[in-house]
Amino acid sequence: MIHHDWTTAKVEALYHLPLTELLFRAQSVHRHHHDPETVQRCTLLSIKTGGCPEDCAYCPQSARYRTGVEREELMKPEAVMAAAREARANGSTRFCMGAAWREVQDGAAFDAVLRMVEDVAGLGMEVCTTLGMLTADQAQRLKASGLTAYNHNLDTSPEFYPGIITTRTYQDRLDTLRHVQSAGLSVCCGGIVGMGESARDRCAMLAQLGSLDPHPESLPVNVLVRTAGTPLEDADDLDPIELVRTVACARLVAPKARVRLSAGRLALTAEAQALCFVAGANSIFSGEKLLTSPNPSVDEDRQLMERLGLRFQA
Ligand code: SAM
Ligand code: DTB
Ligand code: SF4
Repeated sequence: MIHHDWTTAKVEALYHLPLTELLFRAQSVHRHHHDPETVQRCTLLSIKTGGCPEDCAYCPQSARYRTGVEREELMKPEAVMAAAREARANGSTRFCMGAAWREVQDGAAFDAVLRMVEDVAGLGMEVCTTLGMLTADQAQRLKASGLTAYNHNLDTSPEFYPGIITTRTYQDRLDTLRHVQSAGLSVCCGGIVGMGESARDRCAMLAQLGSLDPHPESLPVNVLVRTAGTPLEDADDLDPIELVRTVACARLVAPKARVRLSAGRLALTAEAQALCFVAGANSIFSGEKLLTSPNPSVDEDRQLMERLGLRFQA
């Protein structure tokens, strides 16, 4: 059932199934590998915000666009730990620290991040970081510090990618993913929908993700959070049914992955989110802020789970 020889055509054949059939298949695979009643919560923290040299067209943190996000220094360890404890108290089981870096550079800042990883792991939470490109050696040092997973997204299809990011290549991303896997870390890798890509692009991205061996342990599906000042500020709305199809295909290409309904939930109705859970999403970001942009509150998400009769993972 689990295989790694996905092609765009194979994913497209699923993506365009009648929605009832697609959801049935995704739900069947989901139930085979996961408890369909529980949803994991992860909390994000931007430990180094803004001023990023990259030109990712979606990103509020690129120094190239005037988005109102100010460049900040690396957060102090005490403040990071306070945020991690709060996330744990609010029920998150995973804490993900993000830095607006192109790549990790060896030195004091990376050493400080390694200590943060160690400290958060000491709280008994899964720890994830997303720091840009990594060498094999840096991946090993993160692993030795107790990191669970490293997030590095493919973002979109290889064909659509050059219109979104020019300062690093698709291959650069695949290289970082290889370094992460070689270090024995779990890979968290997904992408963004709603950037003006075609259904074919979404399928091509999913074929890439499904071809990773091993599959990503977690697969975030982000809906573009349109940010004033970025090149994508006026991107068209995505039909939520296209998101549901993407989530269902993510579940089908990587049956064991945690499929995370990630950025963009504030723009989704409860019904659209419910369909995503039916399609196989079993993780969300929890807490009022993603990295720089807003997210539903812990209370709103509790109410949503109550309405749907779902439980948060303890
Ligand atoms: N700088 C590092 C990097 O790019 O790998 C780590 C942080 S970066 C903000 C992590 C991911 O967040 C991006 O790869 C992208 O998928 C997602 N992201 C960033 N801005 C977004 C937005 N406005 N809407 C949706 N997802 C976004
Ligand atoms: C991922 O796929 N989504 C998260 C996390 N990995 C790092 C980031 C979403 C960022 C949304 C825009 C912002 O808040 O700046
Ligand atoms: Fe920088 Fe990451 Fe934003 Fe790209 S996505 S501009 S690399 S912070």
